[in-house]
Amino acid sequence: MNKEPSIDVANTAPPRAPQAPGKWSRIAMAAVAGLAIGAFGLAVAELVASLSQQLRSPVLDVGDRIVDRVPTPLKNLAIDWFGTNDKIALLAGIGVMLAVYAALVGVVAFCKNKTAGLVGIGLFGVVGSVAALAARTGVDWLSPLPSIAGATAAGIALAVGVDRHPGLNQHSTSHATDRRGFIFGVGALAATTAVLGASGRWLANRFSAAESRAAVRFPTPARRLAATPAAAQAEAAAPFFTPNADFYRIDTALSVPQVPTEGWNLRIKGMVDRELSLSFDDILNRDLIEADITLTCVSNTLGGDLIGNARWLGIRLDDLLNEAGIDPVADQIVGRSVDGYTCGFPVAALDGRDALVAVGMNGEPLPLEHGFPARLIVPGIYGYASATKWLSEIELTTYDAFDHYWVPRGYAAQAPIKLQSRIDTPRGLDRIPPGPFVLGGVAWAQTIGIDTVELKIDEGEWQPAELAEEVNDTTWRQWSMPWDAVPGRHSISVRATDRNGLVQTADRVEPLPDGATGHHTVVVIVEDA
Ligand SMILES: Nc1nc2c(c(=O)[nH]1)N[C@H]1C(S)=C(S)[C@@H](COP(=O)(O)O)O[C@H]1N2
Ligand SMILES: [Mo]
Repeated sequence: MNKEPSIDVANTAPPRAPQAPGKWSRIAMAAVAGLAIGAFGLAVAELVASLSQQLRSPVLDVGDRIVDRVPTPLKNLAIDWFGTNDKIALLAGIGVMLAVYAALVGVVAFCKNKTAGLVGIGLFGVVGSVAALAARTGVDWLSPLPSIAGATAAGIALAVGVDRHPGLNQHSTSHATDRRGFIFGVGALAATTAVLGASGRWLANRFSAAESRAAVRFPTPARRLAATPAAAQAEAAAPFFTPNADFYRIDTALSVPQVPTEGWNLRIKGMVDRELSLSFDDILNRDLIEADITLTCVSNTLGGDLIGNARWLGIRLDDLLNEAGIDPVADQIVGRSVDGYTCGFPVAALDGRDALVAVGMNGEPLPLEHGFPARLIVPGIYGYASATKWLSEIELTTYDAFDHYWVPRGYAAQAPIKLQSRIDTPRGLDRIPPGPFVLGGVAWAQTIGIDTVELKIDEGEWQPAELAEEVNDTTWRQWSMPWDAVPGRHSISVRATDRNGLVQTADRVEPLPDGATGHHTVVVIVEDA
C-alpha cells in the first residue's frame, strides 16, 4: 500500500486558494481603479475638445464658471495668497477635487453598488455640460459634447471593470480577486489615457497663435520714440521698462485665448455713425505710434507688483473712433474680448492722451498672455476698466445701458488710477549692513505727473527724495535717496505729490471697489557693525 510521502508540516505551507484581499486593500484597489477611470474619462473629454476650437475642456469650463461666479472678496483672497499664480491654484484645486471624487466613485462602484457609481459619473457629465452651456461666448448645442463623451467613456470603463472584479464588492461571497488581472487592467487603462491625453495635446496645438505671432512684421511707426534717457532710471528702483517676461498678468482666462491674426478682425460698433471693421493688416497700415505707458491693476495692494511699464505700439483710439463718428450721447467705450470679457471707460478719457489699440509691447508683438493680436491701453485708467486683451470689439454705449465685467462684481464703473508710490529697495524685513545705503522706488500719477516724492524714516520729518528724469506723465517716475543706515529696526514710508498738488493720502483703503490708498511702509533691520 502506498502511503502518501510524509511531509514536513512545519516547513511547507498548506496549498492555498488565491488569497482574498482584506477590506482596506479592496477599498484601496477600488480607489485606484476610480482614479484611473476618472483620468481616462477626462482624457477622452480633452481629446474630443481638441477636435474643434469651438469646444472646450470640461475642466476649463467648470473653472471658468467658478472664476465668473466666485464672490469678489474670495477672489481678492486668492490673489492675495497666490498672486498671479491664482489660476494655477484654482486648477490644482479642481484637480484635487476631481481626484477625490473619482476615487470615491471607484470605491462606491467596486465595493458597494455599480449603479450608484455610474450615477456618480453621470453627475460629472451633467456638471461639465451645464458649465459648457453657461459659457460667456461660443455656446452651441455641441458645447456639452466633450463632457458627454468623457462621461460615457468613463461609464463604460467602470461597468467593464466592476464586472471583471466582483470580488472587490463588500457583499461578494468569495472576495477572491484576480490581482494580476486587476493590475493589468489599471495599467492598460492608464496607458490608453496617456496616449489619448498626448493626442489631445498634439491636436490642440494646431490652434496655437504662436506661429501667427512669430510671423508678424511691423512697419516703421509714424511716431517713434527716442531711446529712453538713462537718467529716467533711478538707482535701487525697478527697471524703468518692465521686461515682458516679468510683466504682471491678470485676467479671467484659465487658458490663454489663441487668436491668430488670420481671420481676426476688430469691429467698432454701437453708438457710432458708421460701423468699422479692421483686419490686423488694416491696423498695421494705419499710422502706428509708440507710447510709454505704465499699466496698473486695481487689485494692486500697497507696495505690490501688479504694475508694469512698457513701450507700447499701436494706433490712436481717438482717431479710430472719430472716423466711426461718436454719437454725442454715448459716454462709455466698451472693449470686448474674444473670450467675452469686457472693460468700460469714459468717452471723456479721449482727451488727447495716448489711448491705443496696441499691437506691440517693448519691441515685440503682444505676448499671447498680454492680449495678442490686439488690446486696449488707456493711460490713467486701471486695467480692469480699460485694458481689454484679445480685443474683438469696441462698442460705444452709455454707463446707464451697460455694466462692464467687474461692475456687477462690486468694482467701480469708473476707475481712474490713484496717486501711489512704492519702495523697491529695501524690501520689507531685509537685513542690511550699517552705513551708506540707497533707498529707491517708483511713484505714479498717470496723465497728471509726479511733482515730488518724500520719505519718512521712523518718527522723522518727511524729506524729499531725488527724482529721476521724467519721461512723460503716463509712466511711473523713479526716485532714490541716500541714507546713512544706523543699526536697529527702522520703518520707512513713502508718499508722492502729483502735478495738481494732491498729496498722497495716508488713509488706508483696500483695492475694492476702486483702488487702494495709503502709504507703502517697509521695516528694515540694520545690523550691528
Ligand atoms: N480679455 C481680458 N482682458 C483683460 C482682463 C481680463 O480678465 N480679460 N483683465 C484686465 C485687468 S484686471 C488688467 S489689470 C489688465 C492686465 O493686463 P496684463 O495682464 O497684460 O498685465 O488686463 C485687463 N484686460
Ligand atoms: Mo486688474
